Amino acid sequence: MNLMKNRSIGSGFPGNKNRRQFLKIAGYGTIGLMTGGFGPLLNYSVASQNADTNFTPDLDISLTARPDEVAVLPGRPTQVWRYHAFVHKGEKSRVVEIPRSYLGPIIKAYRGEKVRIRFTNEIPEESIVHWHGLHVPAIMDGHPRYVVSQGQSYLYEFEVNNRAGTYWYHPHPHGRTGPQVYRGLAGLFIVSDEEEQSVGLPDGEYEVPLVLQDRTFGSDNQLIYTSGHRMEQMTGFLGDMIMVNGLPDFTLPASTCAYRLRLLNGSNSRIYKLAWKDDRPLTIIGTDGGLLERPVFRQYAFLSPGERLEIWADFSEYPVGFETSLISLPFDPGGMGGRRMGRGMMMGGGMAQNLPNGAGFSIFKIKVVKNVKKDQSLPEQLSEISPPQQDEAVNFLNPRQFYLTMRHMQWSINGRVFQMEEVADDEIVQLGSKELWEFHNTGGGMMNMPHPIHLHGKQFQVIERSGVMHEGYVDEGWKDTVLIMPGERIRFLVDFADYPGLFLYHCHNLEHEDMGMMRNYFVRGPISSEQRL
Ligand SMILES: [Cu+2]
Repeated sequence: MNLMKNRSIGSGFPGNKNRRQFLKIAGYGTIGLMTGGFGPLLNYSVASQNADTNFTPDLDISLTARPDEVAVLPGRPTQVWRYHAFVHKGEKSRVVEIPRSYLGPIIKAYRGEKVRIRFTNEIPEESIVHWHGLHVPAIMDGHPRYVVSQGQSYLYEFEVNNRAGTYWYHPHPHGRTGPQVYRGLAGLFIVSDEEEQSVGLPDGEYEVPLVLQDRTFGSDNQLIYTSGHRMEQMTGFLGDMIMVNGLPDFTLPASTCAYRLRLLNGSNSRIYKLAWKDDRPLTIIGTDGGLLERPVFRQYAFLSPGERLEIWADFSEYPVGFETSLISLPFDPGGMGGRRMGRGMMMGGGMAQNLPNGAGFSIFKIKVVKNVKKDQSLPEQLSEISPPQQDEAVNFLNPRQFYLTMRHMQWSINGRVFQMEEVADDEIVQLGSKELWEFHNTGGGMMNMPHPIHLHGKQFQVIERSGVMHEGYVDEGWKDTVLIMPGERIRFLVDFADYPGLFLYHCHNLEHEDMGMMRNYFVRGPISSEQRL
């Protein structure tokens, strides 16, 4: 469907120089696209930021980012930035606050619903919200060029057309995503649909969202971020305390039955190598884009920033009093990953890392506290997913190549760093086409680091992964973020359907992203008459 209908305004943009000014006056999105500074590629108009009278939302909420304080640790409350929501239309239960957490509320929607979100920025710097994993039009995706300053609003209206799954939202202003997420701006966006509901997975108190993050607190209970030193940016922020749903020392009191655990890695740069402390394998039922076709079993599984995993955890065989933990196993993240830098080593004059990437630790505890009789067995089939057809890709014989490299102490993609509206010729795709994209993390030497690569606006299917073999990937199902370890190459199939316009792809190590390890890709499509004007 065309959400852009009756929403667009005139474009015909004069050029880059006047654009900012025009945006400020008009208060809506951008136009004209530049390619390497060689002049306008084409003009592309976007929707007005006035509410569309033809858009009748099923769910209508306000979402405000504002300074707040939360008692995270005993003693003085912690100053945070936090999302607050208010439901204007729809059941109040669609917005679920997490008690005592700095995280934003969980927003719940059904596939096919029309959602209006009135975002207001009340933090003292520019911000914008990105709906991580959702397939929405370019102007609804939270591109950094749509940032609004303190006191201003941005109107989102879109139809939820993703599969049921664990998605999330967080800020996306260029250069400030890391610090804004770190101060607390993030929340889950959970989508449900009929297919998922027919499976009959554990729900209610047996369905537990778990957002994993790391934080460092000073002696005054306030959050400490990186010093801004280049070396710390290069590695990414690593906190020394593991938080679950914004809470320290998290314990999940469980009953003797099956649970559906929805895990999100909402950390800035920490990678978790998930495993059960009691050595049983992980039963994985879902990833970024929802349920897998059938459960898969892993002795351990990587979860990099931005990725999600859904785990089936059955405690029916365990007695009350049983205790286990979800842990992160030690691993080698490569040359710049932190571990080789050594514990307590000064990072180029910056802060010492007490818990490097790749260190082992406990994430949270599960304690069986209650007997229940609830006979629920792991479904053999969870959903239907058609296998990816590589030969449907227009570039089947010649996949698009991306090299993750370091240049002049700066992470880059194909040697380029982010420019707000720049798209290179090899970053333009055709609306409605399928393509193979191939990412190489083979920079080499000391400067190797893992990079979780995220594509905006799309779910894709991994075709192959080669290089260093790890057993801990869950490449099955639909993905929007993939971890690429040093020395690895990954190939995925993506369908550029439905929405033309400018979208991002980037490393989801937020410090890498902020320093420019991010690029635009442009989906070129026919310009509708409303858009042309
Ligand atoms: Cu990176």
